[in-house]
Amino acid sequence: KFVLSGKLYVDLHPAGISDDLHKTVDYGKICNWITEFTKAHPCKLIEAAVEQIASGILIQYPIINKVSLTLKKPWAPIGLPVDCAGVSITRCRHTVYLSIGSNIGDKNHFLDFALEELDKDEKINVTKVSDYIVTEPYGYTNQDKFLNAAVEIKTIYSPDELLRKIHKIEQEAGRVREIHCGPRTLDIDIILYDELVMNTPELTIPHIEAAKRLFVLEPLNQIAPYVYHPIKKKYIFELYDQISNMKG
Ligand code: PH2
Ligand code: MG
Ligand code: MG
Repeated sequence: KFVLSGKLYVDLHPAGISDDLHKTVDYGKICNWITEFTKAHPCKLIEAAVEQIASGILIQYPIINKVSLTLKKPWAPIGLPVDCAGVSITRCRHTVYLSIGSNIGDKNHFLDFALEELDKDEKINVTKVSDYIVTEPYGYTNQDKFLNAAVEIKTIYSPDELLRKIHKIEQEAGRVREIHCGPRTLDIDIILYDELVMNTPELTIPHIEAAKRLFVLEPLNQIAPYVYHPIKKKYIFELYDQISNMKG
């Protein structure tokens, strides 16, 4: 036997003013779902069980933004006078901005492909897309013009999981990594992940070059002008103004 307790974070105002169950979460339904789900998906670890329940809740209920769960095993076979063993986790939806670009083949198709593949994933929802903009190659200039766009997604992936997903989509688009910054069928870069700041050998967030690049900031400014850059300590519209004035 296990004991699960938790908190679901939902805006209760719409249901509060309308008295309408459809505008909130039916706690009976969710308890039944958890019961059926855990019976159907046995796990070895309580860590795995609680992780899957948290993901399942966030995937099924877009109005739940965050969930905190505690799973306890009161009868854990420890052989000592310990009341229970348990784990607590908090999981939430993250707002992420991506820059997508293509300069080989049917560029328009590759950007469409990126959006479709992202949105197909049950842990990602594409929520905003900028115009597709034709841009001159930046950095390594001896290559074709790019088609670039900015995308807002909501996701429950961690940054590393999201990076793996992105690499998979790039590969499916026939991406071959040859010249650094050279021609590519599809490039997807993580620009911002909430207001997270991180730096590992695999991943730097915010994207290290984003604030210098007009091909990132111009489309990003269309969909996220008031989003904050946690290192530059400026809003996207300010960074865009700076760079577009510099380039005249
Ligand atoms: N990507 C690069 C290098 N240069 N230039 C433009 N215009 N658009 C890009 O997406 C781009 C680039 C490396 O990722
Ligand atoms: Mg790039
Ligand atoms: Mg890249």
